[in-house]
Amino acid sequence: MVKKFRFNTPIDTEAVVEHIEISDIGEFPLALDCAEKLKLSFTLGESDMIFGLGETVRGINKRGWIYESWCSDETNHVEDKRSLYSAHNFIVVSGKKKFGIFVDYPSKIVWDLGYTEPDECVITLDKPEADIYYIDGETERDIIRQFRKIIGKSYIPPLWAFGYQQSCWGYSKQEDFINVRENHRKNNLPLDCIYMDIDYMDSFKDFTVNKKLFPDFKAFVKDMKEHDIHLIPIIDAGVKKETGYSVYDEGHEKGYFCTDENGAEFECGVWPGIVGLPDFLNPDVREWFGRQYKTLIDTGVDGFWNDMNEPAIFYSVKGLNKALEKLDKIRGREIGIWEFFETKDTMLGLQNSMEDYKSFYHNINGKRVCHKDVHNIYGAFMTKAAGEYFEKEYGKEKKLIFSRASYIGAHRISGIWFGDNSSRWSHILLNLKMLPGVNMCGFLYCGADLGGFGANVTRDLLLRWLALGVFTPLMRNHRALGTRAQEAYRFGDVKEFADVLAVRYRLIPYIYKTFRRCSEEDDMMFRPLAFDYPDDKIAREVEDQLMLGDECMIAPVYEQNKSGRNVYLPEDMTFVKLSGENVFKEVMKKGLHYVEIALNEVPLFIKRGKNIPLAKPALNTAQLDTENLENLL
Ligand code: MIG
Repeated sequence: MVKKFRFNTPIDTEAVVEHIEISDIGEFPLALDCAEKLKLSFTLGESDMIFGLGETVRGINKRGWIYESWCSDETNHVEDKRSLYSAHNFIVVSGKKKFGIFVDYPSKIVWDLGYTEPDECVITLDKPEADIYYIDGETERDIIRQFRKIIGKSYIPPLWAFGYQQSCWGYSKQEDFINVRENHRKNNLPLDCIYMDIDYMDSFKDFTVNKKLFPDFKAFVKDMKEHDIHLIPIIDAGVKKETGYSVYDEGHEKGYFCTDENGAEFECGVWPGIVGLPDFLNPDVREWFGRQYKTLIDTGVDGFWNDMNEPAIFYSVKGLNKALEKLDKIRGREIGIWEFFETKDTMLGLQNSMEDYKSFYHNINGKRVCHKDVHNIYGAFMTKAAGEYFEKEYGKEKKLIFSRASYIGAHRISGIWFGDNSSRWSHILLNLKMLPGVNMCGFLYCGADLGGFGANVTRDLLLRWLALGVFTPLMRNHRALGTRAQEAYRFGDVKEFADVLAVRYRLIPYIYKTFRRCSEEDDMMFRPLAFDYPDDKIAREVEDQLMLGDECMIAPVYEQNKSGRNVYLPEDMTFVKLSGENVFKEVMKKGLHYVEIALNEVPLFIKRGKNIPLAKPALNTAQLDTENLENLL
């Protein structure tokens, strides 16, 4: 049963698509304090658990930390952070009583989930202007299904988007892309997509291509396509402020950019230099921005990744000027140590500063709205601009689109990736732990940068991470400029990489079918063991294994120098190791086991009475035979 409560006059975030009658606030089931901010609170029982919040750090069970919904360009994914790129404001509390809460509110929310007081949860909204949904049900999965039903069906990308994908910030000229393609082919490594990061653009201008790097872009895209490679260029939120650049000129002329206190275009610095931020909250702007993608689609590219749409701001022109004035004041004189730190902090604080987010405005139906009050839907609405245009123009399931920032609702037209993680062993586990949370919030097409974005990878880290990535709908290897190269052919003997990647293609029919079913039935692809084995105390607390679909359980290796791992079987299962065309099987009893897993093996556990189909390995989805499948068991 879903109950909707409305506090004052909230901004329409477009998260919920079903009509639900508004209940009387007097019936609100949690403690309420709406004096100035809006505070919802409830007490936790000793063994109560909390699931949800989508893309966040820490455990599958979110209890015991304080999170903030505030879309942030956060490059350091460590456990003391409170926010990442998205605002996924849905939790399920699982104790004697089970209930879900969705806070539909586009500004900052603080989720104190047993942080200040171990048994108290307090959810605080800056302003008492929100729709709050309370959902109860028999099981977590049932509550989540009800929630997913009201937010609408999840986006389904084209089948080829389930193939293996290679990306790198630093591929720039067309030879770089051809090399990646050829090196995969030469080494019998499968590949479906190559990503184009910001360097393909002319001076980082959205919807342009650098002619020096790509003398004949169309011919280049065509050649890639003939080799069954889909190209996926990046688009950033900010539009370079440059007269003569048609996208800017048109946006400027029509008043499509966010404005400052005085009504002038808000100016900030991102990759292209000074940019205007399109006002994606205005439907006309969305329509206009969506149309811009056509320029690139007409060259033959098949999809896009939308970046920097929290929006990330390196500095605002105003903020930078203020900081420089400060520097001028101390120039040439000796400064004290505290003054030094203050100056340093001023410079570092220029990036993604709250002061800036408070100082620009949107036009929502003719009403001027401060960005801070709608911050968390900005990126989602940028991606909506693209996704809605693609569906309208090309039909469903035709174009690949995913975003860095997101809000619930965007799951209907796009996927997400988990942003700038690092080549750390702990981030394999972080990747795993995020999956059920984002699935709960409707985002099914998702994945992390395999191998890690920041820092330097090692051969074994990449292999182990790929063995988890084999199961995630988005299977993309991506890294940052200046880090150690991490394409699968960079580490001497490629055989082990080929073995792991072959498993992905063998599993695509199963993964794709499960994905579609989860979208159609409002289900999760990845679940905590706690959902399936609620009475099993050990299973409830497992944080390094997940249930996948209705058939299996996954348990990747996520530590270095390990030849296997401990795994908990909540019932009798068949332990399977897949590697290239090889399949190892062993029936195992419920309980704790140590299992050996080599670097080229992908472990999987099949539930009793279940089976999954396997395809023959292929070098890309175009060559994949999805008809003639064999049973794994
Ligand atoms: O400020 O486009 O998360 O995937 O490679 C960094 C360059 C901007 C951040 C994205 C990352 C991408 C990078 N971008």
